[in-house]
Amino acid sequence: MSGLRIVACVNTPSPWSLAARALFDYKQLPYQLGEQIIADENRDLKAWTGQNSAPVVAYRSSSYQEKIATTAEAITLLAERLEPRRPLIPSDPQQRAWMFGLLQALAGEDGFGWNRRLMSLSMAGVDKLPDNIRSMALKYDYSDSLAAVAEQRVAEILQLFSQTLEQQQARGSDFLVGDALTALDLYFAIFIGIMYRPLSDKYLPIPSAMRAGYELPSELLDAAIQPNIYTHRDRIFQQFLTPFMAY
Ligand SMILES: N[C@@H](CCC(=O)N[C@@H](CS)C(=O)NCC(=O)O)C(=O)O
Repeated sequence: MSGLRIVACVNTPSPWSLAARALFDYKQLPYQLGEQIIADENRDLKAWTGQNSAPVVAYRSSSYQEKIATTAEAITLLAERLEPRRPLIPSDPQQRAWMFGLLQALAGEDGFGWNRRLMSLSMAGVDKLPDNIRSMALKYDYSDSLAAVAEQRVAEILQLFSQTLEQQQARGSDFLVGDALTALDLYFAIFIGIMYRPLSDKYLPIPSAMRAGYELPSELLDAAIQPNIYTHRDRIFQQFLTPFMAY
């Protein structure tokens, strides 16, 4: 197929997939949706893209040029290129670099989502997991030693976001970077909304086993979080994301 296509996790509210879709929805760019089945081989996806995770954002502009984006950074850049009139990347070079750095800390390897996933897999006990979930854990670098430091890493990142919001508020901005909405605010609301003390089912229906893992409170994380984390999540959700997110 040509044009814009997004392969997203089905039957599971995956923050990576929902945030990628949110960018293109915000930009009002229509796309063809494809399915990734969580913890499945997803053979066709692997044959096509060389990996079997979601999201994959694909854009074919001609028979010899197809862009395949799988990371938050690449997906954000592609969205901006396809519809620059509703910008989600700051034009100021310093702000732009800061936004991509924070986006990496939130959604990239060894970031907030990555380490929350290691925490939830280790709580479930990796040896007791079904084979397909264990394979997924290994794909995302699971090891007992990395799981042991995951909570500390998540706490550091939450502190970074709390401090950033505090600084932004002090200079009169309601957004994480600069003075306008960026891709980072959308990613932030969705990642925080799902992966720690998740939003209620009214806003984001989350299967009960997954919800239970992310609802488990942590003293260390609660100590790292200021209320501005939740206030910002709710404001971005209400103003810029559909109140009810389907997946
Ligand atoms: N490719 C992304 C990571 C995306 C990711 O972590 N996807 C997960 C979201 S839960 C996924 O597809 N899991 C389902 C699976 O692996 O079957 C990146 O490099 O940042």
